[in-house]
Amino acid sequence: MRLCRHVWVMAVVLAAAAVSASAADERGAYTPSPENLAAREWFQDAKFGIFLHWGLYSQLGGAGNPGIAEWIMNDANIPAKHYERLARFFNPTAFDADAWVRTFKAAGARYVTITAKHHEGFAMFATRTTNYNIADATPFKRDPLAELAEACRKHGLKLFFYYSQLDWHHTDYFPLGETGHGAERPFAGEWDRYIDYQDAQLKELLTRYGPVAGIWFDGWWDQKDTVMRGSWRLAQTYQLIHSLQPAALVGNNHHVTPFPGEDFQMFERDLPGENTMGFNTGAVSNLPLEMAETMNGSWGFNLIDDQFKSTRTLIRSLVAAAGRNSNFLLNTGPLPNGELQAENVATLREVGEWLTRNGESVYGTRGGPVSPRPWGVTTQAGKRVYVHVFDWSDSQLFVPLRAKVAGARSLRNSSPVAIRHRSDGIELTLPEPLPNEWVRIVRLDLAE
Ligand code: H79
Repeated sequence: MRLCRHVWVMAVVLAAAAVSASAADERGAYTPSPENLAAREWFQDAKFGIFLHWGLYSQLGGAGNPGIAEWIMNDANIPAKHYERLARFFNPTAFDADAWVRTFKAAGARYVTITAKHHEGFAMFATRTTNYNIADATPFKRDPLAELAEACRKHGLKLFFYYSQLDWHHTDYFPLGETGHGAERPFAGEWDRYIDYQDAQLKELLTRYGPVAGIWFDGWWDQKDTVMRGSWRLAQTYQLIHSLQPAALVGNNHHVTPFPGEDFQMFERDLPGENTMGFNTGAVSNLPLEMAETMNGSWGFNLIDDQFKSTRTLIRSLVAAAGRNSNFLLNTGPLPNGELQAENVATLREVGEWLTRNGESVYGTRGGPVSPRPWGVTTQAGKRVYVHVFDWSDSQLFVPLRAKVAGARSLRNSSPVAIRHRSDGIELTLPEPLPNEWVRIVRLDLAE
């Protein structure tokens, strides 16, 4: 009996220790710094960023295949030793970082996220870790990330670096994951040496380009169901980033619920909580959110894909994201000569014109008090609630907002909007939609 009791007590003590250890791993291991928490607020206020996919793949433009661009090395099974040839003649002499950033700023973007290294493995910056980089392996010889960092600083935009953990070129990325099997690399390599290489590149990105707003990881999913699952040393890499720049926001496009050490959660081509892509199955977390979207069907430049989304569609996505408490990261794939694609520049100009007129309903807001509805969304900043109406054909719109509203005005011209309080919400008499009005916005001033 006594022995039994002794064993039972031991078991309880051991179980308690095990629980606290796992709690430390899953929840307690990462405490974001005050700088990081402030950066998260800035990020959520910023609401709109530009995503850039630019690399050796840009020169192939998908090689005649819609939907393929930065994946061409994998999809066309190009061996690494042949793919490397693309560097010999990559010479984007029309690249003008200042012109890019002026375009993004005029579009209303508050930050830029650019591919420092995509799955192809080619570094778009002057790294000392490998010659396979734009400054050493191409006739261009310049460091576009340094030039972009300088232009962003000058114009007041923040800069994120996209970094692919997956690498189709590096021989130490071994064992292979689910992709990159056509690269004909040797069946050898040391995984940990690859992670060291990745961390060395990240250290360069976080020490040589001024303040970095964050790192946007991708490619983790390549090892998701393989033998190397769990070998990414995520906690160590995230700790490295936060120790070098406490305010840098870490996000990982792994399509699963965020891990400790991550500061925001992104959604690829889906609104948070939706899953039209099939892989957006992770739960929406309490972290700041971001939806990444393409202008056509590709991330990198595609020569034949003219299926550009209309500005109306993109603005509605931006607003729908804001109504879900999420940022909107809109992608463009620069040309191999360094220019932005003219069709995308035209769209960005229209986005900027819309945000100039309607920005107060987006910037600095959070998801509003009424969750997304079939007719639209709400956003909120302090005592102001913005009702964004996409599709509603009647003059009366019921909004289930149980709050005392002191006044309501149409954002387009500040004219008053009639409002009737009901026990379960308010009823607005909407202004007639104007032709080409993409979103009807009513600003509510809350009484208290
Ligand atoms: O950089 C852009 C794309 O190149 C990259 N992410 C954006 C931001 C991207 N990579 N893959 N995808 C987008 C689509 C996802 C495919 C996946 Fe799978 C389906 C990942 C996991 C399941 C393909 C099939 C890769 C592994 C299995």
